[in-house]
Amino acid sequence: MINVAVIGAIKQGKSTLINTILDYKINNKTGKYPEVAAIVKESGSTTQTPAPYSNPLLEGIVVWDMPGIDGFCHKMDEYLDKFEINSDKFDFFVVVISGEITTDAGHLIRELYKREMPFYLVRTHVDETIRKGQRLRKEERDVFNGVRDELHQQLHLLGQSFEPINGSVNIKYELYLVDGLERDRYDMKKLLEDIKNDLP
Ligand SMILES: Nc1nc2c(ncn2[C@@H]2O[C@H](COP(=O)(O)OP(=O)(O)OP(=O)(O)O)[C@@H](O)[C@H]2O)c(=O)[nH]1
Ligand SMILES: [Mg+2]
Repeated sequence: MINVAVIGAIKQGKSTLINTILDYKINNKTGKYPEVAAIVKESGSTTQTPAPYSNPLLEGIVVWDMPGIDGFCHKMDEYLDKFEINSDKFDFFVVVISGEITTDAGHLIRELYKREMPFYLVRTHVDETIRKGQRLRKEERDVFNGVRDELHQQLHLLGQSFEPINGSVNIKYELYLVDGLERDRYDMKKLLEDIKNDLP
C-alpha cells in the first residue's frame, strides 16, 4: 500500500480534492457527497483527525485527508509529531494551497525539502483566479502562466532559504493548477494520471 497524505493549511480544498481524485461527486438533487466521500463542510469545524480513503479506482493507494495545519496545533513541530509526518507512516505528500504559499505551507514544504522527499504541490481555486483575471480583461492563459511562474519562484526561494550557499539539496516536486471540483479541467487530468501511474 502506498499512503498518500493530502496536507496543507485549513480550508484550502484538501477534502474536495480527495473526492475528485476518487471520483465522488456531489449529488445534483441532495447537494451532498456520498457517505463514503471525504467530508467537506461549508462552515464550522474542519477535518481534525487523519482519515483514510480508498476505492478501486486507485488500486494499492490510500489517500489520507489530513487536518488543516494550524487548525489543530499551534506549532508546526507539534503538528509534525502529532500526525507522524516525520515517520514512515506516509510514503508521499500532496500539499494543497489555494493561493500563494502561506507560512504554514512553506514550513511544511521546507520540511519535505530537508528530507529530500519528492512531493506534489496542488494549487486549487484556479477557476476563481481566472474569473477574477477576466474581470481585469486578462487572458486565461496569461493568468494561468502567471500563477505557475510565481509558485515556481516561491518554491525556488523556499529551497534557498535553508541552503543558501549552493542549493545542493535535491528538490523534486510537480506543480498542478486545478479547479478542485473538476476532473477534466486545467492540470487535474495530469494529476489524476500521475497519482495513478507515477508515484515514486
Ligand atoms: N471554486 C472552487 N472552490 C473550491 C475549490 N476547491 C475547494 N473548493 C471549495 O472550498 C471549500 C473548502 O474546501 P474543503 O475541501 O472543505 O477544504 P479543506 O482544505 O478540506 O478544509 P478543512 O478540512 O476544513 O481544513 C468548499 O466549499 C469547496 O467546495 C476549487 O478549486 N475551486
Ligand atoms: Mg477537509
